[in-house]
Amino acid sequence: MNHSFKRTTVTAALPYANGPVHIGHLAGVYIPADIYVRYLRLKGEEVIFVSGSDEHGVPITIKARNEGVTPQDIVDRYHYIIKKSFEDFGISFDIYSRTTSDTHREVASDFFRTLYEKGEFIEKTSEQYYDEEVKQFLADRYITGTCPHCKNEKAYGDQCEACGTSLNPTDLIDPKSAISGSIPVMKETKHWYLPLDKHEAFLKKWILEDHKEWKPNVYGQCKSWLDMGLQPRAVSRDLDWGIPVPVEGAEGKVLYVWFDAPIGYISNTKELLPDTWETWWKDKESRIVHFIGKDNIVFHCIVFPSMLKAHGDYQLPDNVPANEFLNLEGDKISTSRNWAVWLHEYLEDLPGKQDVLRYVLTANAPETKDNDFTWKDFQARNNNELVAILGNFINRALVLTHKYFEGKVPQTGQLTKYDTQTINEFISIKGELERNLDNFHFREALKDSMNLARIGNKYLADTEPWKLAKTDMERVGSILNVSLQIVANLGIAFEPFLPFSAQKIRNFINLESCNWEDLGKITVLSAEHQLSSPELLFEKIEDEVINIQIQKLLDTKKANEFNNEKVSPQKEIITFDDFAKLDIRVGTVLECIKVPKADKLLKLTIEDGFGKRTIVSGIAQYFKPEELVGKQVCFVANLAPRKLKGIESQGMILSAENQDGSLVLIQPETNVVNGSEVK
Ligand code: B3M
Ligand code: ZN
Repeated sequence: MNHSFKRTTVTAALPYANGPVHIGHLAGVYIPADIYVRYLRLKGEEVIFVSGSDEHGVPITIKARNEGVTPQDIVDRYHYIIKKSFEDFGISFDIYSRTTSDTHREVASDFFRTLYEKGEFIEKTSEQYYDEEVKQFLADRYITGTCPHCKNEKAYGDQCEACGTSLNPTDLIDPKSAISGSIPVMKETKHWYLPLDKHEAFLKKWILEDHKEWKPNVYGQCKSWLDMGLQPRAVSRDLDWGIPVPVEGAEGKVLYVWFDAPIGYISNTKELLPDTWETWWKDKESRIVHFIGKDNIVFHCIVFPSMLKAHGDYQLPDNVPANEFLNLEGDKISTSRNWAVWLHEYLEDLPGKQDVLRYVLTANAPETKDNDFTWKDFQARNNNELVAILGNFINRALVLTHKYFEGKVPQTGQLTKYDTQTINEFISIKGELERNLDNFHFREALKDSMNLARIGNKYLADTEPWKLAKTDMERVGSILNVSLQIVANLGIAFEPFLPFSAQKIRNFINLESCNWEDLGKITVLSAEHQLSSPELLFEKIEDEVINIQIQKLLDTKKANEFNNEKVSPQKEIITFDDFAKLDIRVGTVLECIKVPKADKLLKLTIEDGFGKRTIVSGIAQYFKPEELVGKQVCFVANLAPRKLKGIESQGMILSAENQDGSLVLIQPETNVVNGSEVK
């Protein structure tokens, strides 16, 4: 678009607060967004940079349930970890807030209400699975059953992870509630739908005709969605975690997480700028740019714009520069398999090296296709590029100036043809660098900046000022003056990419200002300007350091394989008579308390068909006492009684042990009479 804008609202996807962030997040979204924002700021443009944690949605409730804590506990835990990682890596948000904030609840509720009152939703009643035991509708992820395609018995209501097919809950054979294990029933429920089909014609023109400049991966995905034809999408859910649907007759319903999350950009802007936030979203001269990963394209290019359009007051995004995915050592990054380089762990192992990671992730950014991060490449780029080119050039220029001119910028004398050629080469880079930054080609832009250092390095190597020191100090002065101007330029050019190192470079030369305008000038430092003493900018990374990281990943791989294969060996064969000696029964837990001063023990009172019996069991790490009350359990009834912490235990509760040592109870599939024998 050639339209000129006054200000830019830059957003970066709101990460789910159900785990820490890893290199894939940085490479895909946050580093590119940060480079872009820092560049605009350097140019003196008006810009805000907005993000925050996405704290709603079913996965957070599942994690909470698995851990026996509340969803709020989960998001509180991860919000601060994520926020700190971003700060540590210099991601320069103007605000990083969260979707559980009061402001967000208000803004998102208002947004929904406006669309509701304008008649922009359709209401539909449909049948969905309902768990009668816990009196809850079941989100797709909360229903498990057998995949109709590959017969995997652990498929989810939205997808079978064994064969990758996406499913509807009704496709599952023998569906079960993942909450209670009971068989869900179909029950009618009403939801609000955003009729995307109604906006299809508009979207086709707006994207396919008016935004041909979008990145090919983004444009292509939009085109294929639009070609398939759009359907109404439900924007509410039956769930007890989220923003309540703010209209009458919506008890027990919350906004679908993908409805409220993008509104989070707006709420967080409001939190940042309570008086002027609207300008950044509604003014025609405000330009909105969303940085996201490729799995979020449809929500940012089709669903959210339809919401904004339906609302009527808002600007639509001008660009959505989504990236592809980063893999790790040839494998997809996976949180559940712990196949990731976690940002907080990286900084523990490689303290102070945030710029090295920023550099490698930008040089290798998955801008046009999925890319691979390897530790060997990380090491090579550090040693051969950051140390050998950038660091080396700056260090040589500074050391020589200290050696021959007491750390003061020397005068330039007559410039030679070679000097002028170098200077011209170096001046010409700025235009190319800007073009790449303006078009979100950050890998290329980083190469341009690195070329500035390459030019400097070559210039020093070719002119060899150290050889001239005895004969021609004036010439040495000229060479160092040109070199120091290049150093100053590097302190500006690298600011968007490597903010920590760029600041160090500017400190080395006592350069207080950092303006994009100065880039490409060879008069940034005046003669006689005093430099500080130089330090090393980057240090070589040795094999040992890299091998530790590689070993860490190999260990993860081994642990994963082990987990997949580890089954304890079968015990020795017994006779039927041996088996028949065991008296296993079913009983109901009446009471359950922790045994004082024993971390692992629970004291259970069981109704066993004859009366009450006490069993002390070492399962406290895996079950909360209140969770067990009312449940039927299987227990060995004829085990010789024994005393544990002074309490006589009359039997043993049966449970199955996961490979990680965690326990699940063995229970009858449906309730049976207490005292029933297990045979
Ligand atoms: N939380 C999905 C994700 O982290 C989602 C992004 C929301 S952006 C409004 O990939
Ligand atoms: Zn399957």
